Amino acid sequence: MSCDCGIIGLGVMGSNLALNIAEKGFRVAVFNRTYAKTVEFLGTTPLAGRSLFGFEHYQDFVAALTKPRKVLILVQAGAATDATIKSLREHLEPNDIIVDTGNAHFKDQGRRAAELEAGGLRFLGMGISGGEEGARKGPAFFPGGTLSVWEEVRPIVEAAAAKADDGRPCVTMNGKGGAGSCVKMFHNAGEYAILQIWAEVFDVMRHGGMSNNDIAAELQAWKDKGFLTSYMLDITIEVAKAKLHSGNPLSDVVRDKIGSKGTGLWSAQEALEVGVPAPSLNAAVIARQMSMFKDERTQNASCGIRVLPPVSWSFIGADKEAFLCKLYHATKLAIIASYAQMFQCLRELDKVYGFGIHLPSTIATFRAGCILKGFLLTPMTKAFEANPNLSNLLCAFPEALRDGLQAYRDMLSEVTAKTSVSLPVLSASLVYINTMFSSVLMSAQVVSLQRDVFGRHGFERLDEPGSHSHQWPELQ
Ligand code: NBP
Repeated sequence: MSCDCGIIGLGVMGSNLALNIAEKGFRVAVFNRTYAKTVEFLGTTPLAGRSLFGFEHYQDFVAALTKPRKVLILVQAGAATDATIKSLREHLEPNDIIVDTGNAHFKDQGRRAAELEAGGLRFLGMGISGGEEGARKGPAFFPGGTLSVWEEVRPIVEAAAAKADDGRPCVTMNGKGGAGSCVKMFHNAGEYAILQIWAEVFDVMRHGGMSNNDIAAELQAWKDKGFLTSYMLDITIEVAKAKLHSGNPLSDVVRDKIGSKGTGLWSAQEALEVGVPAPSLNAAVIARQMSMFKDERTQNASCGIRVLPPVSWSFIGADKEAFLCKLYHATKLAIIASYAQMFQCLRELDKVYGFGIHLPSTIATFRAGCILKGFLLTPMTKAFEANPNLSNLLCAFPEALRDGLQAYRDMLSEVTAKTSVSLPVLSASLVYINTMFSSVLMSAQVVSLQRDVFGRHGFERLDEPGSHSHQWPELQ
């Protein structure tokens, strides 16, 4: 039968990617733990028996693949992936290639590569982004591992990948070891932050007296300006438009708990571990965690202490336009600041783990197919191409800072003074900008002295070299 590659896992992503690859002219063998799903899948496509072939047993699936075999795994990340690799490897031969596309921690991919390579097999950790539609029409892929392994799967992956406006496929070999999964982890962390920013914008608008229809129209107007055009804005507009049969907004009846599968948390942990400040990414993770405390929040809200002032504040006449303009500037800067943190994290992790990531090439792969796709990715790619040593992405957007920073501050102070709407990522992003653009931090000067008072930790001075200590009075 000689299939070019195999796909294990016919859930949302696997079934759509199998169709995508088969349509590009490759012969694809498919396997799913539950065989009924394989039968059901093949029953939905005219490609069955022509370029898609299903198998019930691993040995038949593996026998259908041309050597060296290339198997893409699209099962649930974590234990299910390890279980799949364990069953599969018994049927493979030295030199065969396993590609895991799950949302894995990059350290797990390093472990898998080492274990498989010790047994003569080859491994690639390759994140994938774009959800169901991306997998079907062209996602972005984030491979990492051994270059020679990438070269062997490259024709298939490049054919299936989304193509950016300049025709380049949205995939590049990100680097050694778990580089690809690291990029995917931080892609997801950026996704957490930016989704939360759009949700906070929605929250402000609703509590500012706008209906869901008004919000959808306003966001559409923002989209039409171009700068913020993106998939994440598009989905937020759809969320604002979605209605129940009654005509009431769907968003009003949705339980306010946000699920997550770990990539945001792992990214925040890794950022803290390597010492890169990422307050927007961290705040997005914490926002999800706080949402999960539904019972406690409900109890707290009924214990008689109101978080004042109450929500429900209305824009006043002509002020509405001015306020929305400030909110627009704030959104722009918060999104750029979130990307800035994501890229600083990748730069540092690249140094620590020796991945060999070429940031402009990696960012270029976010331009289409993936959840982050949008206008901003092009100027961001160009900024790092023009200056790979750019100290911070925000420095490439001086106009946005000049025109928007005061508006951002005004917007946040107005909302926090007049409402109890909480804006974790919009607030954290302003903290990031204020802090990372301050050449002197007075609070850091004071904490340095406090540490010297109680622990004789010493401090450095701006006006003299060396370590200093002060004679403090006895306080205890
Ligand atoms: P689904 O939840 O739709 O499908 C899960 C698949 O995993 C099914 O084929 C299921 O087989 C299989 N599976 C499970 Br669950 N446990 C297994 C086990 N112990 N051994 C073998 N197979 C097992 O997942 P999906 O959304 O298609 O995601 C697949 C991968 O793609 C995940 O690793 C995810 O991180 C990644 N990803 C998903 C998205 C997305 O938007 N959904 C985006 C980017 C990456 P069964 O039919 O027998 O239960």
